[in-house]
Amino acid sequence: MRIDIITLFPEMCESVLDASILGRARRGGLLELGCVNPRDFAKDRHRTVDDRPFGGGAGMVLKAEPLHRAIASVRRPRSRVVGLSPRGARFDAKAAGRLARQGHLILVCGHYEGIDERLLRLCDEELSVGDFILTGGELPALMVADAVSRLVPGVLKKPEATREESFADGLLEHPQYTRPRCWRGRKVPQALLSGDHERIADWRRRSSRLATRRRRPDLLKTKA
Ligand code: 4GS
Repeated sequence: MRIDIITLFPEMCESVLDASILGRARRGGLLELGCVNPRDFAKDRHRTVDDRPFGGGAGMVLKAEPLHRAIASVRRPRSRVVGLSPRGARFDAKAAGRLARQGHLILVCGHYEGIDERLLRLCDEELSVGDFILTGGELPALMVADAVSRLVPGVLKKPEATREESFADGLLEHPQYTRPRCWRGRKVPQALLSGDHERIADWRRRSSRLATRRRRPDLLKTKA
């Protein structure tokens, strides 16, 4: 799998892509992760990538042409181009699974006030990571790259983890404990110490359902 991030701040993305699990997968050749700076594709003397919005208003808008050229420089016949913006469909576990089946993702980051709408319309889809406004699309793109990468076979040392975690089955995850058995007077639930795999699995399923009902009842409602 290959993921290219179109960003005015490649150094911000590179540091994240080089660390921890993604860094290991990248160095091991399991994932190809790259950054492309649209500024390198601006043709004027000042390498302009943004301009004032038509109709007036605060802030600057990213111009379509440098972004388009940057995308074209890495685009392949089967690439999926994803724009990040608060107006997109909500990115969730299901979307991550769907994107993980693609061979090549191109993630387009906005910055400043936003991206020229004509460029966004050329994307295959537009995704949002939540109902809040960030200063740039880099953190959303990195969230997508991270959530998708860990679903790529071989990236996680223990792939079972992707099945048991929150949302894989539409429920929140059960609580986790590690040593010591008693910390500040608080004990680890007895079932987890029993060594009885049946009992442990049962405790986890029940905790998972209980936590979901209490914290995220919206996840239990069947969606249309
Ligand atoms: C998001 C978001 C976002 C919007 C980028 C204003 C800079 C900013 N992108 N999910 N311009 N939430 N983007 O806040 O994806």
